[in-house]
Amino acid sequence: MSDRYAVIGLGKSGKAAAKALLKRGYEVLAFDQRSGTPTDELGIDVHVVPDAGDLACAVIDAGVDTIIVSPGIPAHAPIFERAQAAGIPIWGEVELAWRLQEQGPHAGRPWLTVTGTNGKTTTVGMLASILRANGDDVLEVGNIGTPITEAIDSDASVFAVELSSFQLHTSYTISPLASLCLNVDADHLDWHGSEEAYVADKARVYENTQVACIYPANDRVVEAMVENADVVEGARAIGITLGSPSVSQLGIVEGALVDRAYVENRHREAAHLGDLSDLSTVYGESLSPAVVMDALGAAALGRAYGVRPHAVRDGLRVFSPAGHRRAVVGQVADVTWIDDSKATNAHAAKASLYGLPPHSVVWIVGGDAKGQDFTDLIRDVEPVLRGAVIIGEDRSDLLKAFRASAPNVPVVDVGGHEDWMFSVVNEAVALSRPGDFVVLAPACASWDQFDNYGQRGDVFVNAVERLRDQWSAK
Ligand code: UMA
Repeated sequence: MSDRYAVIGLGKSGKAAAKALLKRGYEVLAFDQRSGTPTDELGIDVHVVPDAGDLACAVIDAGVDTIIVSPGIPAHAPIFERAQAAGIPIWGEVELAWRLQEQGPHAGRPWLTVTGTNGKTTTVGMLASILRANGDDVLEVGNIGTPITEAIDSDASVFAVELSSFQLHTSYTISPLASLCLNVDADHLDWHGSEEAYVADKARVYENTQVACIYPANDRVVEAMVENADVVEGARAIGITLGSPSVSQLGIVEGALVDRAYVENRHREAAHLGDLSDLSTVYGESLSPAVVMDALGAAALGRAYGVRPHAVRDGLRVFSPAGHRRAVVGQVADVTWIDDSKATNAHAAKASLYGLPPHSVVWIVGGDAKGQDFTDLIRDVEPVLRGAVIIGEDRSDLLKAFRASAPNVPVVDVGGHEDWMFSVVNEAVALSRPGDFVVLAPACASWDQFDNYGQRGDVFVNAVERLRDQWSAK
């Protein structure tokens, strides 16, 4: 490895990368387009260069051997072209983490990697839970929140790694034990430049895989990624399916999670890994297909690593999802309340509603639409809807889309007056019937009314709790 590094972007990833390099005695020059990043703990100055072109020049002129970019630096940033022209390698923080691991005492520690447009964090959480149930010392790292360079010196025996398309864009030599792309739907197009570029970056998750490339068996786009990947000789393609599994697949048979991939005589035998009911403590009885696919993906990664069949069941039983990801808030006013504030795009909202019984859902939808057109989404989810409550500062496009795609679904819209979320939950009760579901799955970012989706979910949960108090006082 080289001696002199530039680290661009001093957020979580950049700081962790710089720290890991400094600890190993390398020289680090830090660059950021914004000032104000506290780096006292690092003991180095940050060169603040607001303009991306000027920053690229400054980095090249500094005469470094290697450039480390944070995931937030978009693919079209001038530094990529300039570095290539100057012949300087440019790696992401994840690529650096892999290289540092492989040249240190933890070389060979397996990485189980997960990407996809939706469901990554849930799958990585389920995987970690399964590995823990198996008695393994696992760390959840990557896009989930802990930069991998921060974790490489830990003695964990295996990493459950969430990888974003941003991180995959600058990853080249990572060789996961097993890898999974859960799904691909257009997202982050401003960062990648085009849908093709986004899909190509997601596909990188399968490169150099050692044992198993896991893919959704009904998804031709992801299957093609596996077929085109350059993998280690002997690595297998393992499908996951909501149906009965064929040979080399994991799937569902009469409510059981079944493995026909990692059993000795897979043409004749299957292993029972657990049951869908193992997920019902946190997700309720009406599981969304997306959650089941996440569980199958996590099970397949765990089995590729060698976990015992029952570790899957034990892990899923104790798994608890990160906040605001299709979490069942409770039963209030005779309906089940679900907080999926994390569903910030159409694909995620659709996944959230699918699997619920016909005409049983009051859907809370809206926010910052990020330019999305909801006509198709509303047409697709219409069969499950009892009604909808539209939120957000600008509700007119959604109202139009409902009129066009689902004219028979009753819709109310609630503006941003004081205490408006409490009005939203009351409107939802008015639209519902006993036994229904009220689902906050906005299909939109929250930035028009909140700091982030977490805050939006908290306000929703709080309104449901107030509703509970009101109902229990009756
Ligand atoms: N910066 C620049 N120029 C730019 C962009 C950023 O100088 O063009 C600087 C900023 O001024 C700031 C720093 O870079 O000082 C921020 O770096 P960053 O945006 O790469 O963010 P990190 O703090 O390093 O966090 C990143 C991931 N963020 C992004 O990918 C945007 C985190 O994922 C991840 O948890 C963390 O690394 C650890 O691996 C967050 C995310 O939103 C949760 N991810 C996206 C998603 O899930 O959809 C991909």
